[in-house]
Amino acid sequence: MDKTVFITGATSGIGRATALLLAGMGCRIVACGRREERLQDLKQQLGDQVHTLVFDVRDRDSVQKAIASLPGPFSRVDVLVNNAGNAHGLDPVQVGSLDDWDAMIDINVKGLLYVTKALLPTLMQSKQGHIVNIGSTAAKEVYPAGNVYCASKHAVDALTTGLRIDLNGTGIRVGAIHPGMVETEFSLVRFKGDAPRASRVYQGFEPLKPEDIAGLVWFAISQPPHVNIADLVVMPTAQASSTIVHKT
Ligand code: NDP
Ligand code: 8X3
Repeated sequence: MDKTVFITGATSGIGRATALLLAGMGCRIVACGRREERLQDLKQQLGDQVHTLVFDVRDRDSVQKAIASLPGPFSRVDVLVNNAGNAHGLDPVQVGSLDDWDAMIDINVKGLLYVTKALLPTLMQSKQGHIVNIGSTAAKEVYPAGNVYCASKHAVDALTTGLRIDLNGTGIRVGAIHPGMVETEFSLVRFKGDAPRASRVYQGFEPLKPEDIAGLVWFAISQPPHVNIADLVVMPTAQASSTIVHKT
């Protein structure tokens, strides 16, 4: 596939798996994240097919500068995968941390907006412009102590619809993929490095793998130009909702 795909959060989990899969399909990849050494590993693995950008999506000047620095064919972005994001904490509102709330709203919502706005001029020039937002089942449901994370993902859902409306007629496709439980570094970040607590989240059932979601990103972007995968919810078979997971 002859497309340049810009992936935020490509240093681990869903973003990394997507970078690897799409590179394998022949795409040029712009891989982004804050952990430079992880991006260097990806570069070593994929060679000239990947360009790496180190920036924090919260920092709007860094976002602009990083995107303005893209060389040659990497600057003509066809597909944006807005994937960077995390949950920070799992606490009822009455004891929640303001820093955690700021992190989730700044990264998951404002960061997505900064990157999208900065890339829209090139996406509009592309004949195959496409935005794929990684939402969550937390964009569709609210679960106990999920409050601000769920709100941030509900915002991603709303922004996906808003972008699709505003960009209607430009030819840019806009859609979202909303995963349930995927085993990545997500819970390690949510529980602030508490590895035993994080691994318990995925015990007793078969969670989704990052590669499963990467496959769905490929599914969305490999449709013919008149087909837009607007909204796709995917869960492990053992999961029925955010709070109902069959564990053995
Ligand atoms: P990971 O923690 O494995 O990956 C998160 C990615 O986001 C990392 O590459 C990280 O890179 C990047 N990121 C986080 N904060 C920033 C920041 N401030 N600036 C730039 N990049 C940032 O988790 P997942 O792969 O699971 O998460 C990817 C997306 O999928 C998120 O939006 C998450 O909400 C969503 N999701 C995850 C689910 C799950 O169960 N795992 C289910 C549903 C949705 P770095 O730290 O190097 O900056
Ligand atoms: C991540 C899945 O269930 O922790 O978005 O919200 S969940």
